[in-house]
Amino acid sequence: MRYYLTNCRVATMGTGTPYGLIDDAAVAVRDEHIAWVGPAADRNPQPDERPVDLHTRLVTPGLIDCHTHLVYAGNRADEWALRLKGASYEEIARRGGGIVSTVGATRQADHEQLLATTRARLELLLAEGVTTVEVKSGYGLDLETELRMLRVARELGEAPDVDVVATFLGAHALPPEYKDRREAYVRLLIDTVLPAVAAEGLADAVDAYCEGVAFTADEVRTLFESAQTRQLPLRLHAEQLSNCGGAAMAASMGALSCDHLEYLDDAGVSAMSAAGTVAVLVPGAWYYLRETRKPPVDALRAGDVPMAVSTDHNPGTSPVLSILAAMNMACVLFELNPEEALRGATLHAARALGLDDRGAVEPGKLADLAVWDVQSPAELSYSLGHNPCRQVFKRGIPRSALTA
Ligand code: DI6
Ligand code: FE
Repeated sequence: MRYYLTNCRVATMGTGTPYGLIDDAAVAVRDEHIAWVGPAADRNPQPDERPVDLHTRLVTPGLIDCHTHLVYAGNRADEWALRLKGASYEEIARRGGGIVSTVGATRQADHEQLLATTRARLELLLAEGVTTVEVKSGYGLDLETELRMLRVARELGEAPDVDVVATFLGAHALPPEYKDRREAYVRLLIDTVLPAVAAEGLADAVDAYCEGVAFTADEVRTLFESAQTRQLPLRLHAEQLSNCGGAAMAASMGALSCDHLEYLDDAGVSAMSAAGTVAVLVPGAWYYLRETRKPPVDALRAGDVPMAVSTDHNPGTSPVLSILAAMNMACVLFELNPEEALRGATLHAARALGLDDRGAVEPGKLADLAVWDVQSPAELSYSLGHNPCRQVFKRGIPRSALTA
């Protein structure tokens, strides 16, 4: 398969110009990969290349949502209504609501139910030019249901229109049956669940929730050591509601990303900077929880910590199914600029997933591309509720051909 896209602008996400923008550009695609990109005037199309006219539209890398909890049953609209009346997320969690209520619903749902509801949610992300999605477990919290969630994630990833990165998040919350037996639950994860997940090849990484309402940095470290003996990369929900020192611990272990980070301190920024750990910002959770403390974006910039932006889609704190909305919120709420927001949902999101084969329009990268009906890339994070995505190429194949 060989073709070249013409009559377009390309936000390559390279450095040098804002967005790595090239006007009057052409992109040559060969099979799954980008073969060439640059000013159209600089290239003589090969005789066997078919031109595809994009009518001056903007091409970006396919978007990457690098932090989602997409697999679960039920929803938490009732809890949300309580929170609107003043109950806090932590209070609800301590009363046995919160994550644990989604765990109850998810344990009761079978594979097919989870697959159908999750694919429906995934479709909404894909419609906005998303070509790679990370999906976590963490609403099973027992062997059987954690495996089921990850099998659903794996099956979703078999579809030709998206790549799914599966993350094991068994350390998301303490399941009710282990209340007051924290150590035993962490042992269960290390001795039983993680080995089973690894044996079936169900996870690409291991995540944990390091927080007052969840797990301590020491508990997480023990789990992470076990993950590392299995060559599984690490990521961490860190410093969301308080500072527990999780980010510094995870970065010192070489974690790919630390996510949330509202309470990240200077030591955490330095550790992430030294380790090259990506900061994944999830403004949807911040918005829904009506938080006031923002992640230290200036310090992250000063420390050259790459910032990614994600929906953190989950039924409790971020029922957001729009990466464009997350990018908008990153700008409005966290003061990223629109270029940082797009980098955060492309190049830096790829890096957060440990993927260097995507996230930029560059020769050799996967031909995962989104085509937008906009004049300037800033429009992608400008509007809320408007989806200007007109076409998607996944591994070189136009999505219309994949889903036809
Ligand atoms: N942080 C969050 O914001 C979500 N998980 C996490 O570790 C919340 C998940 C939920 O409330 O269901
Ligand atoms: Fe999360």
